Amino acid sequence: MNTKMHTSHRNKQWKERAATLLEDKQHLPKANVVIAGVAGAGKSTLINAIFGCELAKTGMGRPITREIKVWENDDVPVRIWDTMGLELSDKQVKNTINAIKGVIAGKNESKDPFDRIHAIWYCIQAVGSKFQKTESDFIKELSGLGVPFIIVLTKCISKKTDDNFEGIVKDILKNDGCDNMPIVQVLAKDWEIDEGLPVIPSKGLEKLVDVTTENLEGYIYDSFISAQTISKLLKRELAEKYILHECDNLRKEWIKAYIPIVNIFDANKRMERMFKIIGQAYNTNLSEDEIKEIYNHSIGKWKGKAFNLSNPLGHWVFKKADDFYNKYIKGQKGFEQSDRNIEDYEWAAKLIIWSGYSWILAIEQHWDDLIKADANSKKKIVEQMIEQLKNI
Ligand SMILES: Nc1nc2c(ncn2[C@@H]2O[C@H](COP(=O)(O)OP(=O)(O)O)[C@@H](O)[C@H]2O)c(=O)[nH]1
Ligand SMILES: [Mg+2]
Repeated sequence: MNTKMHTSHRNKQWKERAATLLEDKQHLPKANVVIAGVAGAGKSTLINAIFGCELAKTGMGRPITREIKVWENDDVPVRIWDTMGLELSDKQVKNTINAIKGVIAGKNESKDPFDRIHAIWYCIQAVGSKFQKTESDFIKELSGLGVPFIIVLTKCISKKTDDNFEGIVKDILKNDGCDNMPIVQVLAKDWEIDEGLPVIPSKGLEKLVDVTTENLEGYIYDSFISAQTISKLLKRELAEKYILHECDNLRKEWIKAYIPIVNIFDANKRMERMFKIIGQAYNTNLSEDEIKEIYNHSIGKWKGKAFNLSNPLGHWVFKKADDFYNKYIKGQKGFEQSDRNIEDYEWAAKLIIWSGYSWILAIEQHWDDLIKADANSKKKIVEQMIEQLKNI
């Protein structure tokens, strides 16, 4: 069989399974990301910057072997495999490298795709470091495992020196037969040179998230985007996909279930589920009860509100609902003009879109506070979100 076709067929299968998981259990499978590199390269700093401090703070660092520790947390759909204390000057280096390679290769033989390693970030410190042949050998071995592999130059504080260093790394890798590997320059955390001197601001994190996303298998894409805390744009795209998915369910399932006036219980259940799934894409960690509370006290108060929809007086959320509807839904199978229920469909679809977008806007407005919130401040944010959504 054509390998490419085979792979894309399997990818589709697993994508469907990931979607089913989300639908049934309402949580995403975990993306497995290996972060490798010598001790002090900036691995922990990078993890914290991309996935938020929560992962390392409340996450359990679980030793897998002497060489690898796993970081995970129930609320974040990612599992980080950290090659903690690799010292390439060590006499034991060959053994260490083999042990790490063994763990990754072993997982990659797993029949369950969600158990495999989905991406490897290899960190090399750009500032004041030499790129060693041993390191290049290590990269060669790891990159041969067939997992998306990205080189991260860490602690990048001076463009000229960093570009120069990237050139050297590229040349050595090329000599070792590793061509065209994606390399991303990153400064994970602001850099303070000295008191009184200007601070160098962090950079490159968005690029690293983009490059990683581009290289991921489709079935684990949603998990990684939901777990990272850097790109709001990717989260927005994911949330829009979930709204579209709900509209697709509307088409496929019994339509009246989505119309609150006809069946308020079913409609609310579905909207709450959409709220929860979108909330997950934005790492809000809002509990089911909190989401219910927000929903019931705002959007879910259908009386009067639902009819405003037929009078979309320029409110941009309505406009967005219209745009979204016209772009993605109108004319799709089940939404053709010839369908005699088209107006019902259209009305219900716009209701879903309007609710979804309102929810996205409320989350995005409070996002910075939400991802840092403790139980107390979360309560306050929930109240603010209710107020905001009431007035939409
Ligand atoms: N300012 C700043 N410091 C960094 C950055 N990356 C790493 N460091 C510092 O470098 C040291 C080693 O980093 P760490 O993340 O612990 O490296 P690891 O051993 O690879 O996990 C720590 O003191 C970090 O604060 C960065 O992007 N910015
Ligand atoms: Mg560390």
